Amino acid sequence: MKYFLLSLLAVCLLPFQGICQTSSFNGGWSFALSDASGHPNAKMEAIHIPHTYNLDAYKTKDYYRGYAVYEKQFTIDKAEAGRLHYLHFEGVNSKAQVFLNDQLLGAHQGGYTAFNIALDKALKFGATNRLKVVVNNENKNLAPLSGDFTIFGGIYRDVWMVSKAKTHFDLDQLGGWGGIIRTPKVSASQASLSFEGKINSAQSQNLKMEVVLTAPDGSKVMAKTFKKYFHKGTKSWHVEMPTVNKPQLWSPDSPLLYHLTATLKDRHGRTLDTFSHQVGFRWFAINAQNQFELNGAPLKLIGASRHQDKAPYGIAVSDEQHFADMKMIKDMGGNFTRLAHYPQDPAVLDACDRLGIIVWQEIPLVDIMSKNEAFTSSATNMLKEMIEQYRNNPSIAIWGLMNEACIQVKYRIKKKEPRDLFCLWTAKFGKSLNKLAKEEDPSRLTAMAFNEDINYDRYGMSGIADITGWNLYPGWYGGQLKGFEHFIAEQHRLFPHRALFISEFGAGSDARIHANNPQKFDFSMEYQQKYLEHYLKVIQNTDYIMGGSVWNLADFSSASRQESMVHINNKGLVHLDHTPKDVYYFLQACLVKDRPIVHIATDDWANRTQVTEGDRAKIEVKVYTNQNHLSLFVNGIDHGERTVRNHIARWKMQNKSGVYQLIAAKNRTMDVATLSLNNIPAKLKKGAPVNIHINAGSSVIYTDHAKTTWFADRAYSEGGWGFIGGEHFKQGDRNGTVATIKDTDEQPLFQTARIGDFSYKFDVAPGTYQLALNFADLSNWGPQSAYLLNNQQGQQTKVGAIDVEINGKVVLKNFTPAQVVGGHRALVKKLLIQNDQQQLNIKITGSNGQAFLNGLSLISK
Ligand code: GCB
Ligand code: CA
Repeated sequence: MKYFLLSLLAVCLLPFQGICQTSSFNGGWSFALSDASGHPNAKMEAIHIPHTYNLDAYKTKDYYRGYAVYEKQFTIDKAEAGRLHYLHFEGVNSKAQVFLNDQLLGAHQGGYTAFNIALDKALKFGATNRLKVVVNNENKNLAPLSGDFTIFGGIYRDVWMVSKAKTHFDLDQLGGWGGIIRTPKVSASQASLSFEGKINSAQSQNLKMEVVLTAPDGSKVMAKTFKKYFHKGTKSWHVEMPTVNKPQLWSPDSPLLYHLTATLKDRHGRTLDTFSHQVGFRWFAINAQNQFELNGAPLKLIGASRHQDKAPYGIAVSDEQHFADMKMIKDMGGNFTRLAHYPQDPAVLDACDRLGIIVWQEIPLVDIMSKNEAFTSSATNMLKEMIEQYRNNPSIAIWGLMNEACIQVKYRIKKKEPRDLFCLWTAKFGKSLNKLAKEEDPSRLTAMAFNEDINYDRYGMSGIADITGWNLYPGWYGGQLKGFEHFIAEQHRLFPHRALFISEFGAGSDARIHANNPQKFDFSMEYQQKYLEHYLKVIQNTDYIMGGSVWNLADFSSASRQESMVHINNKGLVHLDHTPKDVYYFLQACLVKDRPIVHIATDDWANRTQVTEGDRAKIEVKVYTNQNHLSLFVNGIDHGERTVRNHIARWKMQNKSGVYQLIAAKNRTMDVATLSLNNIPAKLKKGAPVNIHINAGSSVIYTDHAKTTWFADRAYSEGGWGFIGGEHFKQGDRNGTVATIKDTDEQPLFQTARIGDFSYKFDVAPGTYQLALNFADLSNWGPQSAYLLNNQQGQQTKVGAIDVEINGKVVLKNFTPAQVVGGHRALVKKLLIQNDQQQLNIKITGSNGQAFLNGLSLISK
């Protein structure tokens, strides 16, 4: 095992005053999964922080939840003796115990806030120190107890070594840096400014504090020195700065930042410590119309929510990546982000300050609470830590307290009455958190977010915080798109004085899935567009809606999710690799005002292989734009000007196979795209080779990993091919299942099926063909499904048994996929067929229970 010493650190820790007191401590660590005492389970490996030990969450829902150990050796120069040393951990998920030279120095609970560990009790100077951090991500009695995201374990944010004089800005409490900047009264003409230093004085003495404010351009605005006699110990020193006249205000359009530096000096004027932070002068409130007002003017808050992970790194991402994500929200024209569901890296908040993004940041109270004392007290502490650590960031306007706090209750508490009691208790807990947030930081608004359930009104929860957030998904998980505006209108009618925020709205999409006729929950790129086009318009046009936050900026890791992309929530405006989906530009077209936006929305589906009636494909080209009119040129031919509605210009056309260059333009603003059409006429050419792949029971076109296109299920027509009879397998009003199908990477192929007694007919010439039948028994299909199978536990489950006839000849009898491979597992049955007729008729019937077929392909041999 090899340890490296951060040479930078050694340089920094030479005796100094005021310079380089804080340096990163990310290199030279080693790591292994461990037992509870931190004894490694395997050979330690060299790693660099940020680090997570849960990349398994991309592969299994049962990702590792447990202990791990991180170690690092370091030395500190003898000349450093006499100073104090701390480690500042920006975030360790979820629990940490820190040992130095085998002595436990401190512990922290909660994966999303920073903490400081004082080292000197065990620190050796001029000799090797052994640091050990034992981490655990099981979240016993620790928020979040549940939630639609992965609890990646590890030391996943920066670690800092801090060296301080014995008298310094306090680092011991709540993970902060010992300074609070307040701007309690700001107007266009004047701003008040105060600084509170929490000072740890090594002895009783006279101290000086010099506070300097610099303007956004770096020039000095004011400097003031304060003096005070301090008794030994920790105390706050609150100083008022002179009024700032005509402050340059901070806003999303103009995120101007001042800087405050407080320098602590001894009576001889020698520097002891400094504290420095950006300052934004702005004021905000909720006005009489329940709108958000910034600097005296209403401002609709629109943007995206953000999780902190990025594939394939989990949550071990760099500050640069954090910045890049926030920049994407900014470039989209967003003025808002909801940092859901937990406080994020300090680099995120710094980015929001610098870019001008108004922030709702929250503690990770998600899905369900616990009455357990350990849970409530750690959650309360998280709120205190969040406020202490981030209160100086001017971009933060809202502290979030809870998200969908009763959504899991019905699964965990079966009887209705105790359920009600539990939620009433949750409301009480929410009230106490709201009160605490107001006491700690009266300058911010508070918010809670709820799923679509009016019981929150009944429990008195939806009225606790300043802002009532609704996470609304009508038209996705269920219901219709217009259910959205109906729900929120009803809330406004019932509670006309509430500030209503659409804290989530979104739909999943998968780059492999496309639809000409997009349907709710089909995971097509096109349905997500339809959904967001609908929601955003309502949010923008409804005055009483304070704002909205798309769920989510990016596709994110949620190990337990089973949908088209297993372990991934794909509601992102950008893909897993954070490249934009077309719909990102819809948001941009709606939100950007200061520059022209034109985006031809064909990137997501630039290569289209699809079945066409004649030899032409019916195409609708959508262009997202903030212009009123646009023209489209296809291979240089003018297709006319269109009036833009809801930031969309549309052209309908019918095109032959080929590659087309599209140009959408208004004056000099234009976008260029390439669209390639590969039309497959529905009528088969007699004698031509056949190569048809059908996604049975599905309305979408799916491109698999081999780049083969599977067509949507279609009814047979003369001279062509398709199904006769049967129906789509449905769960509730959704097509297919979301359950994971094992033994395949092609979930969308196997998650849908045609069921009943049906056939597929192909009007093909005599010859040799390979027919492949895709099966996955999706569930118990109801009482008719009669085939009984003993599973491993000896219980009997019902599965479908199928007869297959080709041109009247039985080829499979009593074929029972679940008996061969098990339920919810993929099975591909290939048959070589000698066809002597002018057609192939594949008849599928249930020999025992209901027949099903998840997909089929027919290829000439
Ligand atoms: C919600 C949750 C969020 C989920 C989201 C979804 O309401 O607050 O954590 O990820 O729905 O995608 O279902
Ligand atoms: Ca960081």
